[in-house]
Amino acid sequence: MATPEVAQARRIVTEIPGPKSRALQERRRSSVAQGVSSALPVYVERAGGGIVEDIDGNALIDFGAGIAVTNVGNASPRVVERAAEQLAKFTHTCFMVNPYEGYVEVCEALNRITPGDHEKRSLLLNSGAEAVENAVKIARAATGRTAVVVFDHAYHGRTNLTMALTAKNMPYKQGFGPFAGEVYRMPMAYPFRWPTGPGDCGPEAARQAIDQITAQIGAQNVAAVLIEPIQGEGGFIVPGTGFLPELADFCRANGIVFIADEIQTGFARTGDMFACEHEGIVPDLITTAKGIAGGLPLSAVTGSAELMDAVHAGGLGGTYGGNPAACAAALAAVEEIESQQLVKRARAIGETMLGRLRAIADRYGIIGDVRGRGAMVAIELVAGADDHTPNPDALGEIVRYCHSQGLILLTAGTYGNVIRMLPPLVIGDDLLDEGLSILEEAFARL
Ligand code: PLZ
Repeated sequence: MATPEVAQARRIVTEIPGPKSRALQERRRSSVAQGVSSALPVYVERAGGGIVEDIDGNALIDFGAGIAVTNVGNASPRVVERAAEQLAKFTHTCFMVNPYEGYVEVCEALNRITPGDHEKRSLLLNSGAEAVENAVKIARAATGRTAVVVFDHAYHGRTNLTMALTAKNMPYKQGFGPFAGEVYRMPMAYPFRWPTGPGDCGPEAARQAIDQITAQIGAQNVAAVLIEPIQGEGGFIVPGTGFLPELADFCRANGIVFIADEIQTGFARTGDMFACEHEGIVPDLITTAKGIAGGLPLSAVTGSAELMDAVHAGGLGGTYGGNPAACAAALAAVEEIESQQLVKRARAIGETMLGRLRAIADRYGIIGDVRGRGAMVAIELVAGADDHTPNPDALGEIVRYCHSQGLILLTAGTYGNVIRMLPPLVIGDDLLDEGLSILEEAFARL
């Protein structure tokens, strides 16, 4: 089955959003719950490569990849073909009723490509939040302990347990409590905002976190330490060097399960297949989703056989977990990442983006920080060169301008002052440069 070819060029033929999108946005008001909002309400017709085409005939440059999902590109031909083939055979049986090979193959692939060459097992689910919930269930069952340690600025989802694990109140938690218990939050090694400066942020933050865990919870009561190796929604915070390895060592020494939430960072995004690899960390459990299946809903928990198999038969599952079409898509996506060398491509994208953004930051004092790894890059906007006060107003203006010019940009950050860039890894250099030029113009106009 052929996917429609999407021309790899920006094309703006109406205001953004255009009249058809605006009409749909109006119509949506009387049918869609207003609690779900859209960053840029242009309604989509088709997408591929680095382009999203809307129903008004505009072609926008995609710096969002559906929040780190379409790493292999949107409607990637191999993904579409394999998922369609599977859909024509059977759409669902429920793996817990009648199993199928695709599920087993995806688990084999995950066990192979995740960090560490120890004996592993995987479990398939639907959403990122569901994967995180299950990782916590597994850690608790395996250790017989209850406490879960998370960090400032963390994002792990919107379900009840994952809301408790997530740091930011608005919009994720406000009014939705009471939250799950036995969740403890520790300081994050956030170099740009570390009180003594970025230099010793990693070791200092690790020491603080470990002291607090020891004093306030007791290491013997901790089932899991859960962390995003680069925080996503929190603002693409790359932890100070040494923070993650020290935490991982502390976990190992104390029988605590170290869970890496690689839902946003996984599948080549950061210039490694998984972000943990950068500092040579082998997590006990790893949660994945988003980039796993080229846009079809699928998530997973992968970890050591010993931990994963600690759960009694029937203790894990769900009706749709590891849906057969999503499994076919995942196998295609992994093939695509490997055959197109998208890990290498993510590094090249990162070099281009960081280089251009640092040059822009040199000229505008309100860009306080340029950071990221691979194709996961952000800028943090502040009041001025020597004033780290978050500047969400400038962010609003910059993003509005970029959107009006047909560049899909996403925001992030506890203080709502971070612009994040995470294009599909198959975006061409021309579109990448053009997108960055639009951003540069936005600063020039501010
Ligand atoms: N863990 C690290 O990034 C999802 C959230 C968008 P789900 N991030 C995008 C929003 O506002 O809802 C995410 C993540 C990390 C877990 C999740 C949760 O994944 O598939 O959205 O449940």
